[in-house]
Amino acid sequence: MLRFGIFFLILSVFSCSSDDKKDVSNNATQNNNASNNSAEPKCGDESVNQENEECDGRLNASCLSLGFDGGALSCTDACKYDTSECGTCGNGVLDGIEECEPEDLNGNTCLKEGFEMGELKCNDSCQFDVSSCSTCGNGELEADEACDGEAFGSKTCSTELESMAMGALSCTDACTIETTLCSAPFTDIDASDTYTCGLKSNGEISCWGSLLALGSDPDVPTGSFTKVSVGTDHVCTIDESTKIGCWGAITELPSSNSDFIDVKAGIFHTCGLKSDGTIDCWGTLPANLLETPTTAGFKQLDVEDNYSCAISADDEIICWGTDSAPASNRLQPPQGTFKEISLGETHGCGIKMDDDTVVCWGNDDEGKATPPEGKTFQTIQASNFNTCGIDEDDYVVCWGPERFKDQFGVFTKMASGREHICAIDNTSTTVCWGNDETDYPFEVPASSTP
Ligand SMILES: [Ca+2]
Ligand SMILES: [Ca+2]
Ligand SMILES: [Ca+2]
Repeated sequence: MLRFGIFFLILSVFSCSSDDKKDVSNNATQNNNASNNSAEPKCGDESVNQENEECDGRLNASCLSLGFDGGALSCTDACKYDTSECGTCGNGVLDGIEECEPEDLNGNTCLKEGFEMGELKCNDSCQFDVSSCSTCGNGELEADEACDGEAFGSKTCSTELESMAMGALSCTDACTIETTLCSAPFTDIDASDTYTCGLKSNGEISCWGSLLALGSDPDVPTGSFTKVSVGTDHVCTIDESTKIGCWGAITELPSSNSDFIDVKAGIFHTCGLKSDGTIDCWGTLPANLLETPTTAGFKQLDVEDNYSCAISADDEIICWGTDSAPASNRLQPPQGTFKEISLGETHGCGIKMDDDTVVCWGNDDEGKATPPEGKTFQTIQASNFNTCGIDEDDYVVCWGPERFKDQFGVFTKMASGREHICAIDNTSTTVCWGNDETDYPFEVPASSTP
């Protein structure tokens, strides 16, 4: 009975206590509501609700509306506008969030901005302009740098040296460009047994292959030239003053060395064509073999081992010198009119004036004097064992031994050596190819081979 009474008492106390708390809680809520409804406007209540408040939670203005020309307006804890980050660029005062004024870099330099050189500037928004700052050597093309490491922008040999130039630009430690590894393209080439020489668009001459025939350490002449002709063991040029120069085994020059427009180097002799159409030959051949036709008006000329042929004023082929041994009848060209001739060791070929087909004469070993039927040619090159030409489709076509009979395209100039052919394609790239069994190196400087 007593135990039950105690339980009841506790239950009563608990029940009474719970009701009291609930009342207190209700009273507090009512008090709060009364307080909110009656609260005075104040700074910080997120509402611009006092006369002395310019802002509170929201801004009713901007830097611009307050007379500045930029920057970020904010509100102070006292509900006043904070214009410390508003500024006017160009007023000569570093205000707002300006890094600089046009006349005031605030003591900053490219160096302080982390670059090595250049001139720090201030832009129209009064922020630093580092576009004229640079660091040479960081591999990035900046400011006035012409290059930096491998970065050349859009510059290439052909933009820096001349159109169609080959090779690669190099960049100095001072971020300036060097074109020493660039190479002007070849505009003409001529080939001999073991080597080839090319005339570049800038007038320079370059020779490649085995130059031993020209001496142990041949001096390729420097200067500016208009023609180059490669003989068996000597090379001749015409310079800009129309004079002929030769180096290698035969260095003799014509007695009257001027007015030359073409030169052809053979084995033991050389002939030059003058602007008046006369021909002069010289060399180590007996005098009677060097005697040239005395008429003028010759249009084109070629020479080979102990004989020469030319196209006369009336477009006929005239040959002089000696026949080969055994005889090949190389001194008996076909009748008719021709626009171009080329001589090999024992045969010659010409492009006919009227239809651009090719006619050959002399020794026809392995068909080297039997051109493909019906084909027309722009230019031809007769060599020791074969003849090649550039056909009407700009392809190099060869006839003679099977090993030369591939077609290669598309080319504008070509030269045929004893066992190799070099040609200039329509991108001014010079390529060479040849008989794999020879060990003549045919690599062309600053170019590729097929
Ligand atoms: Ca307020
Ligand atoms: Ca300012
Ligand atoms: Ca740089």
